[in-house]
Amino acid sequence: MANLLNFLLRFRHITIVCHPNADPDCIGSAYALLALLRKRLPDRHVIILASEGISTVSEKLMDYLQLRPATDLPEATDLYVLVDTSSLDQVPAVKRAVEDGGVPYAILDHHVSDERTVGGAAFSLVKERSSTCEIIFDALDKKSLDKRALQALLVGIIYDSRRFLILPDSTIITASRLIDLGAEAELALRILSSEHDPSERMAKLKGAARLRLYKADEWLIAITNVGSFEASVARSLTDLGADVALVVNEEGKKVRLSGRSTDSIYKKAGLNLAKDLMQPLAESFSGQGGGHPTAASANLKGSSGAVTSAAMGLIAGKLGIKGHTIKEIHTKK
Ligand SMILES: [Mn+2]
Repeated sequence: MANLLNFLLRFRHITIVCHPNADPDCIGSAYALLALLRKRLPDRHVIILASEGISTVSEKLMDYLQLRPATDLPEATDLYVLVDTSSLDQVPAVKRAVEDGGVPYAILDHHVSDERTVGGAAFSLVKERSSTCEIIFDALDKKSLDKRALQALLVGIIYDSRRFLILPDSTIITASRLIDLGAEAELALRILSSEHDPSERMAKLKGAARLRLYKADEWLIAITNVGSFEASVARSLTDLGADVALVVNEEGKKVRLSGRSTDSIYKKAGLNLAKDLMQPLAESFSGQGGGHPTAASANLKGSSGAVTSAAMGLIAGKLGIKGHTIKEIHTKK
């Protein structure tokens, strides 16, 4: 903690940067850092920037925190702090300010790291944890966190650990410490509850209806396409039983690909969706991709057909399938 605060001490104008479609882990991390800096370094100017939008799942948390992040880059900043964001490519406006304006940046994150972004950072704290909130909590002085900041961290941890399914030991211990300090689990769950958006349910059902199923050895791979809620559709397909779910959203010449997989295919077959799939696809389809071993996505230039067959080729290669072809299981409709 001394390290992070000591580093931040050197800057007057600090901009905390959120990733596109900022989720509760990102918002919770950004808020806790803002609250700490306001308390410990009250003469500094600190803002939160969400230039690439905020997810609807974060709405109740934002209301609870009474937080309205900036959408435009500030006129002057001495430092950008990327939270829960693995690559500068995700925040093009900040990337430009860093590259053209020479403004330094720090990165606090838990995704599979983008080496170029971490390499260029003036300060980095990147660890394998269920959430960035957990990394921030470990790095900060607990006594400087007020009730709201503690609550924001607990919400982010519960959200990004998928309610304690990811790295449960450390996640549960951190959550318990937050509760001891005054955060409320019940309130956190209420802040995260959603009213089951009808268009999201529709996307999930359409995704299931359009599903194509493949079998590679013992692994089941599901591919589908929808126009929105790709991540949620992919998650619902792994919940249904797929080992890997790939969801394509094609818009003109652009493709957004979301992938989710089980812990079992990651641990037994070593398939890492960020490293083995999204990062190589981003290289071949001049795009940007990354995430976690079992939850990753990419924004690519190309057609849905070309992207999915390249994706299947990469998965087949990683799984050691002969001829790199995976058989489709034809289902009667
Ligand atoms: Mn996160």
